[in-house]
Amino acid sequence: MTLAFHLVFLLSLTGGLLISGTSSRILRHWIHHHHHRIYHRASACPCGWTSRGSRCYIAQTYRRTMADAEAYCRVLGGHLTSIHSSSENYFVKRLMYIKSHSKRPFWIGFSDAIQENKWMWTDGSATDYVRWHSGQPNHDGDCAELSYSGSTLWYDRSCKVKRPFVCGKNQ
Ligand SMILES: [Ca+2]
Repeated sequence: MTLAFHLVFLLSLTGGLLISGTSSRILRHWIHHHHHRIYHRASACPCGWTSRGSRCYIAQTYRRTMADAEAYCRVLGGHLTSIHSSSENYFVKRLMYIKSHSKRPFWIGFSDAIQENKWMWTDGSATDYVRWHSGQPNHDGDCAELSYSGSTLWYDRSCKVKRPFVCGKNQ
C-alpha cells in the first residue's frame, strides 16, 4: 500500500517535472516532506529502532520491572532512555503510543535507587531536565514512569511494578 502510494507519487512528480518545468521547487517540496524518511534510512540505527538526532529509540510493550527493563535495554546495547528536553519527552511518548496503542504508563531510565532524592539516568547522562507532575516525586518508589495523564508527566513508582518501557542508545 505504502509502496503503491509512493509509486503513484513519484509518477505524478515525474509528470510535474515534465509539464511545469519547476523542477527545483517540486524537488525541494519533496525533500521537505520526506526529510525524516531519508534521514532515517541514512541513520545508523538498527532495524526496529527510530532515530532522532544522534540517538536511537525503541519502545517495548512487554511489561517488566524497572531493573529487568534496564537489563533488557542493555542486551540491546543501550539503556532505558534518558530524556533531556520537552520535545524529547513528547517524542518518547509518541513512540510508545504508536507501538502500543495504549496509554499505559511506561518506564524511563530515571531512578534515585542509589541515593535517595538524587535522581539519575541509568545511561549516566546529566540530569538537566525533569518533568515531574506537581506533587511528584512523593516517595512511592525509586523509579520514574512516564504517564499520559496531564501532558506527559513523570511519577515516581515502585521499581517492582511491571511496565512497558523505552530503550535508547547513541548512534
Ligand atoms: Ca509517586
